[in-house]
Formats: sequence, C-alpha cells, structure tokens
Amino acid sequence: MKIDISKELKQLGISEVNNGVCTGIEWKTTSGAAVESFSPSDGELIASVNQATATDYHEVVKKAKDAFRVWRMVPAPKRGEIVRQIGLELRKFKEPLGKLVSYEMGKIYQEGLGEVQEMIDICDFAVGQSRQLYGFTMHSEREKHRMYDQYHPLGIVGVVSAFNFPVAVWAWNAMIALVAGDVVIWKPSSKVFLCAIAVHNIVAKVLKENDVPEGVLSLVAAGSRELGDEFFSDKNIPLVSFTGSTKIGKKVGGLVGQRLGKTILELGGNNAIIITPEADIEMALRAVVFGAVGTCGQRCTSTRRIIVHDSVYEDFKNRLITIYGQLPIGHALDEKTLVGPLVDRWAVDTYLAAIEKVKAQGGKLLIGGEVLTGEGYESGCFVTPAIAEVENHYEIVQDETFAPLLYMIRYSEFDEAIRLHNDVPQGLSSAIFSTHLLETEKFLSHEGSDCGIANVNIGTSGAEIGGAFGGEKETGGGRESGSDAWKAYMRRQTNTINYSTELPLAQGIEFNV
Ligand code: UN1
Repeated sequence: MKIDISKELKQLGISEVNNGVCTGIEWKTTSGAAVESFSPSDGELIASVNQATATDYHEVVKKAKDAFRVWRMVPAPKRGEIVRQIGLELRKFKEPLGKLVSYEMGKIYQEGLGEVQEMIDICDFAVGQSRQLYGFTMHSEREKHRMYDQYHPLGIVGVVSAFNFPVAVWAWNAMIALVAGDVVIWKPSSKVFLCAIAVHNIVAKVLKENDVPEGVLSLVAAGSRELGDEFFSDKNIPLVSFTGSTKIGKKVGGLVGQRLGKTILELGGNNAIIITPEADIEMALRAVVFGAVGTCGQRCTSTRRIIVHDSVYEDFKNRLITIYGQLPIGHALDEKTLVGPLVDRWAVDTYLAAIEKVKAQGGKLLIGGEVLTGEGYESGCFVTPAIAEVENHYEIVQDETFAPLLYMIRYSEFDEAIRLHNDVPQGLSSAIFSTHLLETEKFLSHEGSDCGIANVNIGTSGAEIGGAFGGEKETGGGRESGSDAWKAYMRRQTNTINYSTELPLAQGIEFNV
C-alpha cells in the first residue's frame, strides 16, 4: 500500500536533505554524516538529515548559555505566553504532524494525532503553571524573621527522547522547562529525526514573531556515536531528562551522576494488570488489548503481563485469543489498521529472539510471534502480536521486550497477585480491574503496587499529561509532565529575612563577640 505524504512534508518544511542543528529560529548547515529515514510501514525513504557534529554542539551550548541569561529574567507569565502561542501553532499542524509521526515511527494515525494532542495539552498546562511557580512560607523560630522558599530557573535542560514518542516527550519536558525559565537542548532518537525537525519548524515561527533569543529552544540531531557521552558529561547541563532503555539509562545516570548533575530518567517498564474475579471482563479485555498491542507494544507503559484469577483465567484467555486472531495489522496510515509495524527490522529480530526465549524457558505460545510477509508487508517490520502463558520468574518475563508480547500468569490468592505484580525489576505503570473496594484499595495502598503509576479499571498506558509521569526501581525514579513535576526543572532556594535590629542565632545558641 502506498500513501503519499509529500503534501504534509512540504507543510512541515521537510526537504529531501535537512540540517540537524537548530537554535530556535536559525538552522545551521551541518557537515555531520547523513542519516536516512525510512517508513517502517512501506519501507520508502522519507528524507535524510545531516547530523550535528561535536563542533555544532559546542556552538549550540554557547548560544543556549547566552540565551538563558536573558530568558530567566523574562517574567514567567510572559514565558507562558510564548508557550500558549506554541500550543496554538501546534493545533494548526496537528494533522500533518500526526501523519509524519505515524509514517516515520509506525504508530497508527489515531495514536499519531493523540501524541500531538499531548503536546497541545502540556502547552495549556504549562501556561497555567507559569503563574503558579510558588513555594511555601514558614514561620521562623526567631522574632521578626521571615522564611520562605522560592524557585529559580535552573539553566540548560538536555532532553533525550526515544523513538516511540517522537514529539510528545520533548513537549512534556520543554514546555515545563520554558515556563520555569530554562532553555532546552533536544537530542531526539535517530530513528525519528524528521519529526523533531518538523517540530522545530513549527516553533520557530512563534519564537521569531516574539523575538525570543536564539538558543532558548535548540535541536541537535545526532546519534550516540556522534554525540553521546560528551552531552551527558557536560557540566553546562544541570538537568538531563532521558527517556529510553534501562541499559542506556544506567549509563546516562552514571555519567550525569559523576558530575552531580540532576536527572529525570524514564526507563523501562514491565507493566501488569491484575484481573480479579470481581472485574468487569469486557472492560478488562479492551484495556488489555489496547495496552498490549497499541503502538505495536512499543510504549514504556505497554501492558506486558496480565495476572488473572483462576476462576476467570480460561475464559479471559480464550476471548483474548479470539480478539488477537482478528486484529487488523497493516500500514500505520491505513484507517482500518489497529496494529502498525514495529519501528525497524532490528526491533523485529529482538521480538523473534524474545519469542524463542519464552519457549526455551518453558512458556507456551498461545498465538502470534510471526513476521508477516506478502503484499503490504514488504518492509519486513510487521509481526503478529503474541500471547504466551508463562511463570513470572522466567528471565525473559523479568525483562522488558519492546514489542507486542503479552504474558499471562495465573493466581489464586489476591496477596499472591500483588506479590507477582511487584516481583520484577521495573516499576513504571500498573493496573487492577476489579469492582471490589477491598481489592482496589489494597492495590493502591502501601502494600500494593510499587509503581509510579497505579490505575483502577483503566489500563497501564495512555496516561494524561496532568499527572506526574515516571516510575520507581529500574524505571529510573524521576517525574516529568504534570502535577508538581515542574519543581525538578527549577533550583530551590530557602530564604530567611531578618527585619529586626538584633542578630539572634537559631537553636538559641549564644555567641557574643
Ligand atoms: C512512553 O512510552 O515513553 O502513558 C511514554 C502513555 C503515554 C506516554 C508513554 N502518555 O502511554
């Protein structure tokens, strides 16, 4: 199937060959090695990008540092006004950008649109936040003393985003960072450079119209071979927000930690749904299918395990297999499709290797696990989503396979379900389907789910931007997006002001000189 998106590429300012370096308004001609971007849906070359070099990077950092000195002094609500305009501009480009996300990354068009909607939503959220960057006031133990804490801009925020959310992850970080008075350098995944270039073209108009200094929002499109350790070790970047695998995240955490920089790490998940005898089974089925095969299983919040009570297990399994047997798999931009391709053939190989491991470790494959061939599947990136019956302790089950591979695990006692649920190294998202108050409350209690996100009667994926997003254990530990996640993007300061004519010491210490 051929779908022509040349009109959308033109609208988004994507040429055959693009430069990978931007400081907000200006694009810099780069001499870095070219990366070609192919659609996993039809294998067509979309366009290519000349990557940023180390020299480009240093120039970007210099501009960003200069820009920060100006930007931090712009009143926060005025910074919010720029973000408001970015949100308006994104609304105009929702369809073409959603289409490019879908075509370059492989998620279906509906999800591409949803991703741009998340960008718009976080802009709206950040505009409100720009008037709410507040701290507490405390009563001092000393007479005529006042104490409060306040938040100052931090500096350059380095945002490293993964291929699976080519545009939204940047927005969650960048829009909050902007209202916080920070400047941003974005290093996107080399699998989806074109989406990042399109986003920068969209925001450039707003930055230009408002005379925002060069360097407030920058892009360095460079693979880790061109620019990796240097970026993470750079003392000019006080906060690195990294989304990616646990393996790379540990390395990033080490490099930033060595220089005592701050990190927000949004790494792997091994997200489970507990389905109890009290569950609404229809709702649970729909949530499990969307969670497991949405984005072809390539969300960090994807449902990887379902822990199902004995009494409903067989019925749930059979109904799930029937649904899986009918899933429309195809081109991400075909509106009939519910399951698009994996991002590339490397992801397909990883998927097939995981299926083999499941079998070798004692699991029973119930459906799926194959590569599709023939008409419409020429790119080699299409697979049939799999379900396997396993035990939770298998090595492969303990690992995150970034593909549509769903594990079924049985339980008989509720406490056992919670134990199985938590017995993995990761801790991002979790859910329970139950209408029994004692079960749902226990799941949300101190002895319940150990994840950063815990849901009742909704699935593990598809979080709204209004809540802080992130996880525990090997998921990394930071939070981005909504709630009070903005605090991580700012420098906290405690202030004590003495308006008396005495100098009393705290703790009643006498020290008379
Ligand atoms: C990710 O996969 O990196 O909750 C983020 C969700 C999306 C975000 C996923 N809002 O599924």
